[in-house]
Amino acid sequence: MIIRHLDSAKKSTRRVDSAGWNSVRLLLRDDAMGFSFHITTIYAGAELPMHYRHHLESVYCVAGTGTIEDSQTGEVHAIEPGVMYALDQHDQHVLRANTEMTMACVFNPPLHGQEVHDDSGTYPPRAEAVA
Ligand code: 9YT
Repeated sequence: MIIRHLDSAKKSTRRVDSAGWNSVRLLLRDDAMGFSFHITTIYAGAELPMHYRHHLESVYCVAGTGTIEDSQTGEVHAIEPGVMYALDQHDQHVLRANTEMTMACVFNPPLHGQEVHDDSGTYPPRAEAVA
């Protein structure tokens, strides 16, 4: 069994900071769960174009409000506590935060630890296959 506290993880290398967000990666590839699990904070006013070509991600909004735009269709969905979105088609998207947002995120395959977005909003591929 693995037990971790967010407050301790925040003070460790599990916390990754990038432009407009930070993410505390509570579970990573080395934990051998088949996915990684993160608590991500998106800062108020952030506009994040993302495209996870090599990963599937699902995100649950715990706190705060914003929107997600499907870059292919232009469709915009409101994000608020209780809403989950899943990028099951490796969907290119833009996340916009009206207020600071707290998001619980799962990645398959799991992140290794220190990944941040490249210029196209993606994370690098790793050896594991997406099921
Ligand atoms: C919601 C979202 O995708 N934010 C970007 C950071 C990502 N969730 C991560 O690396 O934890």
